[in-house]
Amino acid sequence: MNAPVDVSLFARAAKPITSYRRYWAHRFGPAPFLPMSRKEMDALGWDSCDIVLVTGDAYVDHASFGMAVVGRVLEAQGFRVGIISQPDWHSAEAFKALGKPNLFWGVTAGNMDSMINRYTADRKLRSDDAYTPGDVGGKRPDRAAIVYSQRCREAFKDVPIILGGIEGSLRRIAHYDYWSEKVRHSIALDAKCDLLLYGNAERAIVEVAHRLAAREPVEDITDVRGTAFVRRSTPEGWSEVDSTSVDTPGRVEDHVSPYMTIADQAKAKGESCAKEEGTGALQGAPQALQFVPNPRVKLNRDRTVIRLPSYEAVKSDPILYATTPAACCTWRPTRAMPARWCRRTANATSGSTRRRSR
Ligand code: B12
Repeated sequence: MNAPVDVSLFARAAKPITSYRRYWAHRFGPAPFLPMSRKEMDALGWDSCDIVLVTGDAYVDHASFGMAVVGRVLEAQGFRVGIISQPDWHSAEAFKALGKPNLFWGVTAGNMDSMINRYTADRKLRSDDAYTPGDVGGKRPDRAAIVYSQRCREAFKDVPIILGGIEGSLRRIAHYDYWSEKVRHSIALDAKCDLLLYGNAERAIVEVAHRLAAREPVEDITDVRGTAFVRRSTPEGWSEVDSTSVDTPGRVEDHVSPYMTIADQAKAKGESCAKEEGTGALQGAPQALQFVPNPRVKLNRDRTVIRLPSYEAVKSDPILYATTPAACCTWRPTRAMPARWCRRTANATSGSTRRRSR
């Protein structure tokens, strides 16, 4: 059984992005534009690309385009980066345009989730696409991150696939999918990527690129913050905590009609709205929750995983679904980060636990 592991809570000091020794290919110097064809590679004197980024957006060499940011950051580390933008996804041919990447594929659906990009909230086709020349729609497939990853695998089977961007990031654990009205499991399982880098990925991708360049197998890269990947079981030497022992669902509130005033809501519950009665406080108002670490739980934070409920369990139980992410938020004085999961033997690593104070 495979289970993605989220390692966002590893207590690892981040290495400054400028402290790496540049890759040997830095001698080619920066490209005026990252190449998108063999001809452009030839003009730069490149025989191959170290990294090929595949994106569902047009390549615009500007900081508002994720693939351009990631590409230029990698180039600054000395790597030769090519871009395949909005390829024809019906076969693997377009994915071979720049040859086999020496190190890895970087795959992204683009700046937006491909389903949001293509459909309105009414599930009608959008008339435009802000990330395509001429605003034309239909230049990327639905669920582009999955489709592109599959085509990359078909094009060059043994090249690691590193998935990133918003589509991968927000779908990295079991998630509700509005378009199919279903809970889907992690995109890491569908895309079969080797690593999923979520959020702003500059720091993580630089580390991953240098480690792959140093010939470290991708399956050994399991300790980079901000990554998710599939594991068969909890590694030896790690302990496991059941997420329901960390955070149990509290009282489930009734759905409140957005058309009701606060006074109406209070009345419906047999309570009164004190503000309207002049005392300034809402009678029976819920108390703010305070989160504190559980003093009874002594864990080795660096070697503890939280086992989340299975995909099947959250799929069939909306309350469990709604509360599961909360079980994986760490409580630390300075930050609260979700570290979540996906599937049957799902493990999400977390260095700490939290409890509601009662
Ligand atoms: C600017 C912007 C727009 C502009 C775009 C103009 C343009 N052509 O640039 C305009 C106003 C047109 C726009 C429109 C819309 N937008 Co808009 N927009 C944004 C905004 C504010 C910034 C996007 C951006 O420039 N990001 C900068 C890039 C560099 O960031 P990034 O893509 O996230 O990349 C980072 C990571 O994802 C990762 N990464 C990226 N690529 C890769 C690749 C690899 C291999 C790896 C490892 C990592 C990686 O690293 C990158 C660097 O840190 C975002 C919110 C946000 N703060 O991101 C919303 C956002 C993208 N928009 C959104 C939406 C919903 C829309 C609209 C649908 C709104 C509407 N109802 O009409 C429309 C789209 C209409 C259409 N037909 O396309 C949503 C998308 C939600 C989603 N889940 O996809 C966002 C996220 C806002 C939100 N929080 O809801 N938008």
